[in-house]
Amino acid sequence: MTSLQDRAALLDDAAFAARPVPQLPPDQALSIEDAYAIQALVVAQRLARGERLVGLKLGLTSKAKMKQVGVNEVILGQLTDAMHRDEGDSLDLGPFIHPRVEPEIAFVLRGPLPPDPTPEEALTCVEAVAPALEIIDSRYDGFRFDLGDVIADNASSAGYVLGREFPPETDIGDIAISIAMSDGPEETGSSAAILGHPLNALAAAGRLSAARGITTSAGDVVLAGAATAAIPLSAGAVIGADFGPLGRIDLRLSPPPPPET
Ligand code: 0L1
Ligand code: MG
Repeated sequence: MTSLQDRAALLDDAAFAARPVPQLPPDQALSIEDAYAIQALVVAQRLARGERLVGLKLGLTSKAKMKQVGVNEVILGQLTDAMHRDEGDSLDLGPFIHPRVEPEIAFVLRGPLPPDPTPEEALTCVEAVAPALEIIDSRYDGFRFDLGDVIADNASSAGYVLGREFPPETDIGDIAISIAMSDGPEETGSSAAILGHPLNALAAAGRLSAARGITTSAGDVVLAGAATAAIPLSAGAVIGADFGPLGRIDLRLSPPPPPET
């Protein structure tokens, strides 16, 4: 049995080198406590390299994803400044293993989330809402993991892009959202797929972060969860996501590197 520190180092190396590792065998499945302890160590290694915490993400917020992993609870991951990308950037896929993209709703906080807020209380902590893309990249072979594995892997956090900001009172309860790759698949959904309403995810972020001793502050971003299934990213394509009244996010992916001679 490897230590929590060893497991965190393995996952951090996998992310840093963009080389996947196997998930833990079933007889070594992690408890939720140990999984969040490993996540804390994984994030601490990023901070030791100079990255800064900038917010949180909720994962497994749709019924479809919960079913896929066989759970009934959402999970928390932590975002750092190194994960932020601008819409105008050309996204280089080199640092990722097998990245996928999800259209999400994001909140920008005006102050810390209380420990167990109602959705209405959580809304009072919001400075702005925005459309967002989340880039997830499991550090496990074949994107295969159980609940403990994925929590330890910082909920597959890898990148995010924020779109235009809107006032907190903007109606985000049931927005039709679609996402497509220029050369491939398209997915459609609604913001209502995010725990019934993205504010329920924000309230869950308050509860889960307090339980893990993670604090939030003004300016932090909270990604509420995916409105559709994730789409695998392919080099050279353009991702276009339509968020209806919240506008669009279009992101260009760098072309593949030339073959080595
Ligand atoms: O953001 C998400 O819902 C993903 C959480 C982790 C599960 C996955 O990588 O698909
Ligand atoms: Mg997500």
